[in-house]
Amino acid sequence: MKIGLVGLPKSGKTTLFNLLTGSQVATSRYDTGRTELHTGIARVPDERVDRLTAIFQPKKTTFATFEVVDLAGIAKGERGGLETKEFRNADALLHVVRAFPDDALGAADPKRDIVDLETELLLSDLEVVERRLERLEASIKKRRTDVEVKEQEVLRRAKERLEAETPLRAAGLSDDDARAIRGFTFLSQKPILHCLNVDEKAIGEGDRVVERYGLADIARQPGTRVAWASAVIEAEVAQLAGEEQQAFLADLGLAEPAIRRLLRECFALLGLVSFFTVGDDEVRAWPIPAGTRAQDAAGTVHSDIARGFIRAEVTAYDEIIAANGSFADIRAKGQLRLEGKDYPVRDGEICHFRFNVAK
Ligand SMILES: Nc1nc2c(ncn2[C@@H]2O[C@H](COP(=O)(O)OP(=O)(O)OP(=O)(O)O)[C@@H](O)[C@H]2O)c(=O)[nH]1
Ligand SMILES: [Mg+2]
Repeated sequence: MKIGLVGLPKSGKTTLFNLLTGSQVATSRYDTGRTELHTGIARVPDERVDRLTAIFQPKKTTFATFEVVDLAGIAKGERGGLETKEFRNADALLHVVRAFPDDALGAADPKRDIVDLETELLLSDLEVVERRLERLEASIKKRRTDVEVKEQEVLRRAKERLEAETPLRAAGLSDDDARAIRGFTFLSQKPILHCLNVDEKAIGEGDRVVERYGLADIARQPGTRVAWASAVIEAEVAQLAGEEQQAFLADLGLAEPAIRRLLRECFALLGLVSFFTVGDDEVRAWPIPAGTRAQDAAGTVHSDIARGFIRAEVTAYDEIIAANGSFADIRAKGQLRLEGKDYPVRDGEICHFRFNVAK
């Protein structure tokens, strides 16, 4: 899964990118490296994985990860950067919104900035739709095919919504329509997390910033979430570890680093859940869309396991913890369930797949 960092110039994208991925890319006080693109890997924090690791003491622990792409700032009316291929195929957008005052840019106005950025996404999509519709018209004139007529209908519906300034994610498209246009990688169709980069002095405000800036309506839209962080404070948090970090966070009234919260929000925004595999070798989190069938879940581990799928041995997370990782106890209590290929795997379940691949 891939997250695209996007936002107006100087909103703190690269600062957050460094924190999310543990990179050390130079941030831009002045206009440098406008076209630069950074990519990195972020680990999705999961306390359950930490606890399973403590129990099983495996050689290796693997968390779910995101690929993160950091784009240069998109100024109003200058959306060229949005064409970047590595960015277009992101699964979700993390929009970094300036909510701190800046000498050059003035007071913070997150609502205006959110509208401005969304407008660039909409216009970018509209350009793609219009180009494609022109081609389709010419092609249909020459030779009419059902497939192209259908595509034209769907794109005309999409165009209508975009012209009414409705992002495609909130346009109420039918599943069929949404699927039909997926190949275009429309930006306003991607789920979006607006992250307010708040002034460090306002950190105590917490979730109230959403009200303060009048963003409750935006937060309620489909495929949309609003979160907050202070990049400046997060950078300080990242310098500390263990008890020192805990004490620093407690002083600020924070339960955990905002980065952890943001990554979990992205995970949920994408409709993902995790199942786990455990053992002496590895404890691992496997991200899957909620409701994934057991056979497809097995396929994320290995295609052979999906192909030769027999049964999934499934245990709930709480039961594994209560049994301190003893499968013998779990069996004795009748808590090891055998599930078939259509079983919808649930968040936190421990799975072991039985399979058989004919040689
Ligand atoms: N006061 C304050 N300054 C910040 C904050 N976050 C970032 N900055 C500063 O703003 C400047 C730009 O930060 P970047 O992270 O490079 O911003 P960006 O969005 O990647 O910028 P572009 O890629 O040029 O659009 C840097 O000098 C940062 O130190 C913040 O939360 N508060
Ligand atoms: Mg940057």
